[in-house]
Amino acid sequence: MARRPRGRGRSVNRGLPGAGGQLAIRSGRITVVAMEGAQSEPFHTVSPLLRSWALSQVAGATVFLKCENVQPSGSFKIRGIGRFCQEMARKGCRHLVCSSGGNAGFAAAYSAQRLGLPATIVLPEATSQQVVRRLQGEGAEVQLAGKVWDDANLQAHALAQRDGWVNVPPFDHPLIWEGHASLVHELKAALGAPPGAVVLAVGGGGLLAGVAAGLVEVGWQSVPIVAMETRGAHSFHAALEAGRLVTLPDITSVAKSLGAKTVTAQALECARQCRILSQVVEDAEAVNAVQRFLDDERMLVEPACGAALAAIYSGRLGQLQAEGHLDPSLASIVVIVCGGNNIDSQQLRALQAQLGQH
Ligand code: PLV
Repeated sequence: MARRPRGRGRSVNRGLPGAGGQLAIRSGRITVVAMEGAQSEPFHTVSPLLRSWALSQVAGATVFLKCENVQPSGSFKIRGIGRFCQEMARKGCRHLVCSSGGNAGFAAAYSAQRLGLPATIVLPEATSQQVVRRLQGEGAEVQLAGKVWDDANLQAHALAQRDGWVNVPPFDHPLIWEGHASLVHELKAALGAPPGAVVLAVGGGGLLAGVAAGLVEVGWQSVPIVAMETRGAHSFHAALEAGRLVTLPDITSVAKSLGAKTVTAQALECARQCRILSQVVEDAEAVNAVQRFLDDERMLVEPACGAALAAIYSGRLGQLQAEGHLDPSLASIVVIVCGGNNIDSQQLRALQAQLGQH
């Protein structure tokens, strides 16, 4: 099953966290070589938990950033998808197929490479060329299908009918939630005491489901989760309001990786187990948060992550406190910096121009 580097590469062990593998360095490019153990050690790293002076100033409370943007594959997605893919490889899967708004695809492509399996990533047609090229650079085959993630998902399900192929669900599977829950165990180990709130972005609801499961596992189920979405990708907020799953007619937000028209049923289940405060911000607020975070912390994240950061930058958290939904003197706030590959400086400028910000 191990994928060997093509040609004569000089191999050095760089101690990839949790990898149990080797890096083969050749022609300046780094290829992860699947090794014994690659199927049991998690593919994600223990991500840094950083105190942010700038965001703490804005929030009026200590803000910790759980930096999932530095995970291999660029987002938290590797936690759950890595877990899922390892399990499928154990069960004899021969080809991974994953529909994605981008980040799930990077996590699946990375996992496939670690497992020595081929991967096909199906993305909406409007996906940027940079993302397509980088996924191909990770060794994945890329297919473009439809306008939004839901369309690409149909195509992925069709491909997964092939013998030995397995569909990797970006957010709707218990193994995905189990993998994402590891994030909360890391918070518990780092903080000891529960934070006053956890802020995260919601797309299909996999991160929410994982964090909620993790909070229950560590006995922190009373910690409120502030669940952030952008208008036009607000399928969780709509479901909460209706008290049942709602399918949005279209995804109109620029935060395409939050763009699942319907959330997983588990997201509604979480609302019964944990305290969830759902908030919807405008695209302009999410993109503004991306710019401010870049200036404050010198990290560039995509608008999906900007939605979470906007909880602080656009004062939603303060509003929730003022309205009595959140404690007015929060011990600390953890923001999950979920990351994202769908951004570069040119794309940020284009988004700002589109939203009339510059
Ligand atoms: N993005 C998925 C689903 O897209 C994807 O394929 O990339 N923050 C970032 C940076 C994300 O990429 C995603 C999901 C989320 C937040 C939301 O996570 P979820 O789907 O588990 O709620 C359509």
